[in-house]
Amino acid sequence: MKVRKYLRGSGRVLAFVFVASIIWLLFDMAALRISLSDVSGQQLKERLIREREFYKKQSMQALHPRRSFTHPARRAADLPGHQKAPGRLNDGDEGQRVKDELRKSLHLAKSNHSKFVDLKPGDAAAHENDNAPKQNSSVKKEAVNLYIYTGGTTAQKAVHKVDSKPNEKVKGVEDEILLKSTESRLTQTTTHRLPNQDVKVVNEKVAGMQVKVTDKNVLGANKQLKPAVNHPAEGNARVGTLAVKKSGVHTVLSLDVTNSPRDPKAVGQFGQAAVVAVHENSEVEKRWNEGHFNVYLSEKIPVDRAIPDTRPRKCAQSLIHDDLPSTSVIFCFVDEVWSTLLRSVHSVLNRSPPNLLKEIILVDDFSTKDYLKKQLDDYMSQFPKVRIIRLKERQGLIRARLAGAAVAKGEVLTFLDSHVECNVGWLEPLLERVYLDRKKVPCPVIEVISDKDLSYMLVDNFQRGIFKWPLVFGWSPVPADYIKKNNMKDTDPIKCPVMAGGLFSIDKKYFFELGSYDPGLDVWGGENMEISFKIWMCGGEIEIIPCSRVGHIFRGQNPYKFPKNRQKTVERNLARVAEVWLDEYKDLFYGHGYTHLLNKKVIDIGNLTEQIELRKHLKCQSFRWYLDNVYPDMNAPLVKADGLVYNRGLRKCLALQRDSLSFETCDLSKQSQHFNYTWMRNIRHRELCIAPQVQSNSFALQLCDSAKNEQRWLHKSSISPMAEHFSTEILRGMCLEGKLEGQALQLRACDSNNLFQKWQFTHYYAQ
Ligand code: UD2
Ligand code: MN
Repeated sequence: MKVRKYLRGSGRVLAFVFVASIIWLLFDMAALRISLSDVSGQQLKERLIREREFYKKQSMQALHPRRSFTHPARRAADLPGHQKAPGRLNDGDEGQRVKDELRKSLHLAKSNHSKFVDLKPGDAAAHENDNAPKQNSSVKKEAVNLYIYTGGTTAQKAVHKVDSKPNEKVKGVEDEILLKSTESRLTQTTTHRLPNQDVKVVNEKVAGMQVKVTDKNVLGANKQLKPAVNHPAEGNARVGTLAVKKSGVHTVLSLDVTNSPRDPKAVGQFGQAAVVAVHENSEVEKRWNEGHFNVYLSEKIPVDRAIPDTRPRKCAQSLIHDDLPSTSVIFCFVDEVWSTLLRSVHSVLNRSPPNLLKEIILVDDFSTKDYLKKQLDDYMSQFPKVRIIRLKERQGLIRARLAGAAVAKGEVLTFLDSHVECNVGWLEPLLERVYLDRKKVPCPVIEVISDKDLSYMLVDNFQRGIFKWPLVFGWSPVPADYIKKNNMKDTDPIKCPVMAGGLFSIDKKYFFELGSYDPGLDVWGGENMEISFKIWMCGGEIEIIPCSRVGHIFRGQNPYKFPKNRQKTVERNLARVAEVWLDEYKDLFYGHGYTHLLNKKVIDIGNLTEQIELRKHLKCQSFRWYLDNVYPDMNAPLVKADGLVYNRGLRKCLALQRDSLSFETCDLSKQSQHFNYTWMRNIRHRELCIAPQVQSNSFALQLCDSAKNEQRWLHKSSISPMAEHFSTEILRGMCLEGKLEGQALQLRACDSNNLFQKWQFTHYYAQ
């Protein structure tokens, strides 16, 4: 009743409003809940999509990381799985994927055919479809842009010789099978590890060089010769097998694909010294000149022999980017010995990752040997990646390399001599440097294959290529304080003032941007100086990569003929290099025994305009910059002596005033008393040089001309009693003598006791 009373009149209205509000509130709340869940659902969905895209992008990145030249450590750290230990072949699907890919590429390689190209000098075969069958294809010719050193005493390297008893190699052979494929010939991997830090060495003389021979009785050197067997399933991550990581880097591949079964008893197997029976010595001698090494023995050694892995231990752990550029390996040769040429090619085929080896180009520089014609064509036809280019005229190694470069399809050019053996893991560390910076020009460590017993010898660490005057190439250890200051490890790339010349990789485009080699360089010699100065002075870098090692047979003589005189060829090449690259330092080159090259009647070094223009165009640095920044330990004084010229008899100094010579009290502050004794052996004051006047037994002041022999005076050139004299070069036995009256100088017969003929400069920089 009471309720009814309240619901009457205005109370009823109020109750209605109250109930309606409650219902409204309930609806509102429900609507809010729905819209909230809607929003969060949408957000979730968006997040999911975003995440999916993110992961997709990341996995894409891992599979196809962007090709860039940033530092690998940074890039690798950005990618997922960076911390992950390097995977191995049995790493589930990934391992299988890699195996499949490798198998596929091996198969692909087998299904192709070799290509042989005839090349006229100055011509080049046009690039062709990579996958097209290559047999006997006649190729469109296009002009080769021919642009183009001194080897020298490359043999003076400190080397270690790997040695062990023949019977011990047998028990050492346990090959590591990486890919269980039926293509066994192509799928066997052996890593012969010789940790050089464990090798004790004794000195021995090999081929005139001081070498260090591993002493097999110490530190178990024999044991080290045993191939290190690493079954993927056992998960030894230290020896890089096919450990491709999703992160875009993998452990360097230690591929060593060889014929199976490899004969462990074969002569020279595992890079060991091979011995020739006494009764065979005449045979050895007979065949020596074919290559200026033990050709007879070389022919007995398998063309695909194993050699010890001489890399510093840590090299096998190096990380390499998955997307390295491919390379064309270019061998140019003239009358190369059959077995060494084949061994060179096999070592590349057997120890290079197939996906990185675009092709091998053999440039036959007009060889005369029959076996290098059809027999070579036939042999190489079994290797689809090998192309042979034949030059119709002898061009010399410089232009032959250019012919190879002109037809190369790989992104990187890798030049090798035709008597080498590439070691395990040699290629990737080179290409990695080019990948990081296309202006880096990496060279492998050049190890020594004995010319006598064909044994493979490892060289000392921290060796770099240098030159001495007059542009003579040589090896020298990296200064110890530099190693210490930079905390250098034995695996670190070594900055190298000049390369040896024969073995290096270079980004193809960069090679041509640099104007390649000076094509005016003939046959052999000097091109390593030219390309080294050019690379450094025009923005690039040359490095020796300790993790990349290639053996080379250093020969006492060139086994082929030079179309012109060998010495003249090399001198001429060097003079071209000096004129284009050395600026004022070219005097040091000429002054070290090459002043005769300054006489244009004696030698024509050809036109240099293009080379000089090229240097300007590339805005290259000066040679002084090169010395200061690249080779600061090089001693390169611009003059032999300078300062005051003191006469011991007169106890006064020579002065040049108003075109006349006189003697004055010595005073360093007087410019008129300052003279240079130059590399041309001139006594020089500004532009004026002193020359003998034979008729009047006197002297003349002439404008300096570096080509003029009469302006040259011998001084301090020997430790004889005449060392302090100025004796003329054109008139032997005549010396400059100081006097106070009349003419300050007269030309008199040299007298070792005459103090008036003895002269002293304030500073001496060189003898
Ligand atoms: C060194 C270099 C070499 C080259 C040379 C100077 C190394 C290991 N070797 O002398 O590459 O830089 O200094 O120029 O750094 N060849 C031709 N045509 C010729 C002459 C030579 O194709 O007219 C070939 C020859 O067959 C060989 C290569 O060029 O494959 C280098 O010649 P080398 O082995 O006689 O030079 P090498 O090692 O004494
Ligand atoms: Mn060589």
